[in-house]
Amino acid sequence: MNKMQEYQELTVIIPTLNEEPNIGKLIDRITTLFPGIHIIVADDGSKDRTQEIVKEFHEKNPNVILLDRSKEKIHGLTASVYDSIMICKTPYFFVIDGDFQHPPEKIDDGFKLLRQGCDLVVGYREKVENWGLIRKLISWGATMIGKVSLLIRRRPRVRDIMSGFFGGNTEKVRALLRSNTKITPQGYKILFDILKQTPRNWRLCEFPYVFKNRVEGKSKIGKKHIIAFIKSAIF
Ligand SMILES: Nc1nc2c(ncn2[C@@H]2O[C@H](COP(=O)(O)OP(=O)(O)O)[C@@H](O)[C@H]2O)c(=O)[nH]1
Ligand SMILES: [Mg+2]
Repeated sequence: MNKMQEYQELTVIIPTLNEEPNIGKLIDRITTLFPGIHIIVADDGSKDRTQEIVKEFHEKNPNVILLDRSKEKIHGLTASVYDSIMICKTPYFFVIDGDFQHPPEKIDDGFKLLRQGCDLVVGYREKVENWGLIRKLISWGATMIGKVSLLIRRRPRVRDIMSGFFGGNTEKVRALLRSNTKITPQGYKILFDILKQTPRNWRLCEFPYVFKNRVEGKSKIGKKHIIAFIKSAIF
């Protein structure tokens, strides 16, 4: 298979909320790096030009599609990624943030592992650029709670259970999501929800990446997301 045919088997899922300064550059980057690739941008009702930009790309390249979730009842990262996996038409998918905090070129590391037969592939943050002490503490605390929760549930664990940079075998993950009663649609850590239900015989694979600073636009993650996560770890 040539490179183009290979990438036709992969859909990159990008959840967005007001990523006008980033989304065009990111789509450009991904489609240049990986010709033939499919992209779903799951937008929760951006008030800037994010949606228009994605539509412009769609005109030129039908593999790039906008999932407009602005009128959905439930918004958020989990619901957006969930809906994208449900409509994904390729054997593999990979989720990436729309703000360049995840390095697009590393999608290839994940894709290789998926093609080698991994069911779930999780990027782990090898280094985090410039996080303040508070953010580090919150992240560490939440990860600890989450890991204990997975241990008690006797589920397989990965280094970064909070990762937003992960991918999977579409059919397997979709089947798991469909039968899953533990999804927190309002949440923002769908990977953790998946791990809570992952069968022990699944092949889980990992690769490292550097989590960069956000250069353009603003973070939307706040206290309510952290509280939602802690709840999802306990129940
Ligand atoms: N669809 C959707 N995307 C979101 C939402 N909140 C954040 N995002 C996107 O998810 C990615 C990560 O969010 P971000 O705010 O950068 O989180 P942080 O990196 O943890 O500070 C970015 O691409 C955001 O645009 C949401 O409610 N819905
Ligand atoms: Mg971010």
